[in-house]
Amino acid sequence: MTLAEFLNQLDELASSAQQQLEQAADLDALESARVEFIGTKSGRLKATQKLLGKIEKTDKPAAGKRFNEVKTQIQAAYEQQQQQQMANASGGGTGGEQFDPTVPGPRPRLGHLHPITQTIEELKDIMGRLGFSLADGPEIEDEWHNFEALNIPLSHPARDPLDNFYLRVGEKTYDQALLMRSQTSTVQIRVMENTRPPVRIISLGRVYRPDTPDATHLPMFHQIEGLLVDRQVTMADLKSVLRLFASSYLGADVHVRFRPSFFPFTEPSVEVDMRWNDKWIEMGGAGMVDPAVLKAVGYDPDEVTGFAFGLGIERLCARRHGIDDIREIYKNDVRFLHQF
Ligand code: FA5
Repeated sequence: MTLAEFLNQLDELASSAQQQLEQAADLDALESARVEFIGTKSGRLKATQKLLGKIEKTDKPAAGKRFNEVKTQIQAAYEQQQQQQMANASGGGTGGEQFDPTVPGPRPRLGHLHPITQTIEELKDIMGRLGFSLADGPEIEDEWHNFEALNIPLSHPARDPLDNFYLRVGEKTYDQALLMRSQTSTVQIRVMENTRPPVRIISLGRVYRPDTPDATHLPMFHQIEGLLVDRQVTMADLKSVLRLFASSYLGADVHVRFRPSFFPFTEPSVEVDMRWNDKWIEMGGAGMVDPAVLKAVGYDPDEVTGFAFGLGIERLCARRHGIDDIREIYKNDVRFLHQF
């Protein structure tokens, strides 16, 4: 083999090695190229090295020198490619992209409070301005607070198991049956048992009834309860507080109507309606606290009188926001919830 032929072959080897190493798309392709060109057993560089033996003795130094140059060049090209591929594989992104910490990230979408929570906050605010402070009571109640102390005797239909969620509480026996409270009026009793008059409180929370869901009923809903007990409290006070409350929450154009009604724990009692879209909707019940209730908690009905009211929060919220069906409030459809 002549020197010129040998050098030609080396040049060709150098350029095709360079090309294949550069085009290797990933570490696997690069490894194949390495084995093909610089593999110690059957690599093409090794095969070319064997041809050195066929070169004239006088040409050997020149051939050997060029061979070493090509070998170093291919080795360097391989190492450079290898470093680049490793950097890409370890999270540098594709195509040698660099991570840029200054690029703004995706903006998290801000949530907001559920419409009922918003309503509760606003109602607390309005009643707070009228001087009512907050009171609380448990959602699991005993019969004394849910019925007995509210002048609802054992024979009363309101205690029917079909109208309440009574609880079976394991093996343990209790003096009284327990149930999910069916009204927030239970809190009136709890507050009066522990406070001397005057009393001026509101309580907002969940109540439970086995009602069939429809546009104005749910088996779990919220009520706002109000109670004011002091000397010489009259029905006129009750009506003005409720009118003020309604116009503060629903606007000056709201119409409020009081219809004679009956509740065992108030006397006289009224049903409170508010008008919406030329339609009257029942918002709650109210009345003057029955003297029997005042007595049950140790107050003297000759000394103090009081009024109480209990309104449905879902219905208030629906009236305020033009919601036709209160079941929408709990469907958790974000397209609906987004509007509030
Ligand atoms: C009561 O619950 C009485 N405790 C109210 C009261 C308090 C009277 C203090 C006197 C003194 P009533 O059962 O009518 O009353 O319920 C009051 C309001 O709760 C209703 O007018 C309505 O707005 C709401 N409500 C009742 N049942 C449901 C239900 N299933 N789903 C949604 N809201 C309801």
